Amino acid sequence: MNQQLSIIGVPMDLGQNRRGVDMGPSAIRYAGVLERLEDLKLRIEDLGDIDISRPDRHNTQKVDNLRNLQEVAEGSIRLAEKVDEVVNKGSFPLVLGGDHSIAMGTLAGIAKHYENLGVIWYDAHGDLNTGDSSPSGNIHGMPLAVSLGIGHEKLTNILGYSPKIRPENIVIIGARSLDEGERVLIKEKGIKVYTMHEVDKMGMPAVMEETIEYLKDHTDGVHLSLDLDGLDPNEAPGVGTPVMGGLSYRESHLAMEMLYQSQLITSAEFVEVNPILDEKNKTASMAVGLMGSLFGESLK
Ligand code: 4U7
Ligand code: MN
Ligand code: MN
Ligand code: MN
Repeated sequence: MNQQLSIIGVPMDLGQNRRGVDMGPSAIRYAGVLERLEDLKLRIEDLGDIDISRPDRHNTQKVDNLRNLQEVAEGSIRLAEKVDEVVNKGSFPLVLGGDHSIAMGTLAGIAKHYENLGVIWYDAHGDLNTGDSSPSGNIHGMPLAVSLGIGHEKLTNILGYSPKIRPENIVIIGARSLDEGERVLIKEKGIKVYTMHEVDKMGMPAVMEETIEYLKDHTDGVHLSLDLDGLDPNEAPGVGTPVMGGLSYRESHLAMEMLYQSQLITSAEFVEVNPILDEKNKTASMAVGLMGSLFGESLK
């Protein structure tokens, strides 16, 4: 793994409608992310937070069933430009959310540097909705579809190109809440998904072995997009859209260690930490613990 690491915070909460997830980056910093990674002898810089414009909360705009479309698009463009800069100088981008809509920006900044970027989507959800299929109109349920080039042009065309990724380069892990339109898209595009059913049956070691083997063959870089709601809400309660029956901290920890050993990951983001819904900053601490494992903590 690359030794220079750049942390980018994204205080975005406009991709959904619960307050507090914009404080995710602060909560993760407070949980000690810098200290933890510095101990691993990585060269780290904290680039601070991306500017997110704050519209009047009581006056949020829905265009084509897309809540806060303009503000979310603008924030994603700013993030994409920053991520692009970081990759250009050869540093590993580590993005702290914020709601998951920011993945559109992260991927826009990264994918232009790869022919065949792989993506691991660690999440209870598929995030494969469009304005037409979404039951909520929340853009944090859409970033994977957008990155495939499916959705509103203002979102799919961030940094002026589309699509960012190919369906055969995606692996979703931990899914247990997929909407009808998302299921159709998964089938149609042949996206690889390990639902909780598969994780329970195969065990996390086999899931990760297969995932690594699958992506190693046909990608030239792999982005990890980790939504903390992929974990079980009993362990990680500080998330806006919890779903019962999730991945344990131990399973996730092992998954991160196996990714470290594979040396496959070239960028990462940890999203959806909401300190207002959390208990004693537990979820942010869990995110930091997982980052430690991803960068080789307990294996050194
Ligand atoms: B997250 C949902 F309907 N699918 O689109 C939607 F269940 O980034 C939830 O994974 C999306 O947290 C969750 O609103 C988005 C819903
Ligand atoms: Mn989710
Ligand atoms: Mn998500
Ligand atoms: Mn969520």
